[in-house]
Amino acid sequence: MNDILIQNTVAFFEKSFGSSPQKTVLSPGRINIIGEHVDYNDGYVLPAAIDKVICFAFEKNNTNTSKIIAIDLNEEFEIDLTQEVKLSDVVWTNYIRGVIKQLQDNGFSFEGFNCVFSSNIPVGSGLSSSAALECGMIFGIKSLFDLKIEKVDISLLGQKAEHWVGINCGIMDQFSSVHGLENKVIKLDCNTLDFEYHNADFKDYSLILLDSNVKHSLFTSEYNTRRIECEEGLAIIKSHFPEVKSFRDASEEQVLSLKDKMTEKVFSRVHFVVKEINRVIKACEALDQGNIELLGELLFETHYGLSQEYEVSCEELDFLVDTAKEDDAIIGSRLMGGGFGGCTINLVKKGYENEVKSKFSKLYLDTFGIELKFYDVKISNGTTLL
Ligand code: GAF
Repeated sequence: MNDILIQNTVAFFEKSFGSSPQKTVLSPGRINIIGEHVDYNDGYVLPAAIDKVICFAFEKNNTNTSKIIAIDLNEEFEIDLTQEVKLSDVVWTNYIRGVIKQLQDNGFSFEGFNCVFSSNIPVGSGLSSSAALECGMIFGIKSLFDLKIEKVDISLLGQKAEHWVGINCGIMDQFSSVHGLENKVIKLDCNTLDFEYHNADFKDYSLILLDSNVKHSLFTSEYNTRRIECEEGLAIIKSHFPEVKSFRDASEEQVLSLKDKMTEKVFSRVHFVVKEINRVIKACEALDQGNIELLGELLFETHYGLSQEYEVSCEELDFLVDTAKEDDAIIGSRLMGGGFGGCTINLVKKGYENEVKSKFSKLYLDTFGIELKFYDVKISNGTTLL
């Protein structure tokens, strides 16, 4: 599926710079089976890299300036590596500026390079195109200049670049883009960064993403607010239960006992977080045991928690999940990623995929006047040097 993307990226590079690339990198987007908004709350998540990627072609140019071309946007920019890196009004360039800044601030030394990139990861769909951009860029610069950077540090530098751009994200997206493995989901402990691979065998069910094709502008501000609300809630829990070091140590009973010590909002956020961390553990066991029906139920529970307690859903996503709940061919559905738009992830009985797609397309168009998109997901390797 990515052969054409790779050919086009390399051909564009050759046409632009008159030489063949020295390094070509594929950097994937991700899905998350379960464990939403818990990465920055020291919980567990269950993501996987997918076969939608950004392809990058690189060469050294023996100057102090890097030139980067985004084929799909038909835009390019240059950056003088001897000058202090600053945010630009052209948002996409900031992810790359952020990466360069993080590498420099962390003592990695490199010179100018030329880079061309092109992507088939839908932007704004919750598939983490920004993490793929950050991690692919770091991987390419590391390979080109032979920098000694471990995989986990690629993820951490990518995360810091994203913070610099303005979203105070957790580690899940960058980690899964780098560490993905074909047909495996990653159970990641976001506190220690220990991780295990588990077979992504959904038995009689296919994973299908329904893309709501909306992205509400609340995303960044609300995302950062959720982090602050959770920090406030955790501080209250800790002050009453000193043995609790992070959310994973807190029980639902402890949280319930503090209901009148928190604002209603903060209570709802932390109640969701503690339950979601437990759901990931249960979901991973269900997957290992081939109990996909239980996994599906947990997905629905997560969605209603994200919608009602964490308040990161929107009417389009709620509509898709409510409709899925009524459909006998779908055993689990929830919003995926940060929320306020993007995709739902669905477990659909094999053989019913097309029926589901045409039913949902029509209903969604009739209700919102928006075209629904679908992605069949193939779980794939993380960032790769070709
Ligand atoms: C976004 C963030 F980037 C992730 O770190 C994670 O918090 C996710 O939202 C919600 O689970 O993708």
